[in-house]
Amino acid sequence: PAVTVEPSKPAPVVSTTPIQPRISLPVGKDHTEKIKGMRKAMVKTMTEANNIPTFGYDDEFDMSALVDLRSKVKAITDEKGVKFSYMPIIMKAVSMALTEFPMLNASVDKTCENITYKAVHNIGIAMDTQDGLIVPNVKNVQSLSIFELAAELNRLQSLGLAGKLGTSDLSGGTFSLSNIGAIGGTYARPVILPPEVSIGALGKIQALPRYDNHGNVIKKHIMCVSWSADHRVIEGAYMARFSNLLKSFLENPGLIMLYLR
Ligand code: CAO
Repeated sequence: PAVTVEPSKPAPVVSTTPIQPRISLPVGKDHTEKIKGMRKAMVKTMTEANNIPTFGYDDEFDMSALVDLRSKVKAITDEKGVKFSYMPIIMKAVSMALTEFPMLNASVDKTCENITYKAVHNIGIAMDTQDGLIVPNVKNVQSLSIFELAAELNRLQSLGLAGKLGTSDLSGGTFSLSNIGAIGGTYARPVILPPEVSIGALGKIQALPRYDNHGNVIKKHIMCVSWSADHRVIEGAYMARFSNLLKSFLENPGLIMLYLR
């Protein structure tokens, strides 16, 4: 794999302080300023994305087994200095599902005449930073362990918060995820990052009442997931089947173990 992670080396501690835009406005007076830097890049990408005929597909995933699993391994990863959120497990499961649904890990050219199925899974993670939205990607997710993914995500998050992400971390993404649930909310409408063809948004994991197989109401940890895909090349049914496979991995983490290479 292109990414090498040293598990025994503690990753830098990541601040979880909420990020607010750094603007101080004059009181009682309008203020106009140039849109520049990362926000200027966002203007270009998002305007381009708006020309793509996009469909949305949403579902809710029962994350109860994963909440339990994470609470069991977190002490081990904490000891190794790696902050372990749900993202590394979700990324690995997404990569395993992408292997079965390669059309979602693809790019199209500007005129949408050619589609390229990507050989690697470079999963972009939308990050909320002082400078605006940035989407660094973890390279070769298909060949990294879940622990290596956690360490790599810590590295990207630290660099992102410090405004120090380089071009190599920010380019070459093949599929994207936006964990808006780290801030709050349920469903979202994520916008595709061209030339990619699909993106997923993850809502906040919430403890909610749901029925079990015997009709009893029990407490479950529910995460709403919202997908957007380029409808010129992806059919809704294809996205729904991908989402179902991912759901089965996340709801039954034992399956991840079974199919992990
Ligand atoms: N539901 C419930 N809890 C969540 C969660 C979710 N969806 N996502 C994260 N958490 C929890 C984590 O498990 C962690 O809990 P502990 O403190 O108990 O360990 C805590 O919230 C902080 O997590 P984090 O945000 O530091 O780490 P992460 O790997 O889950 O997410 C990142 C990293 C970069 C995706 C996230 O910090 C972020 O910036 N999200 C915003 C993305 C965004 O702005 N999207 C919109 C793009 S379109 O404008």
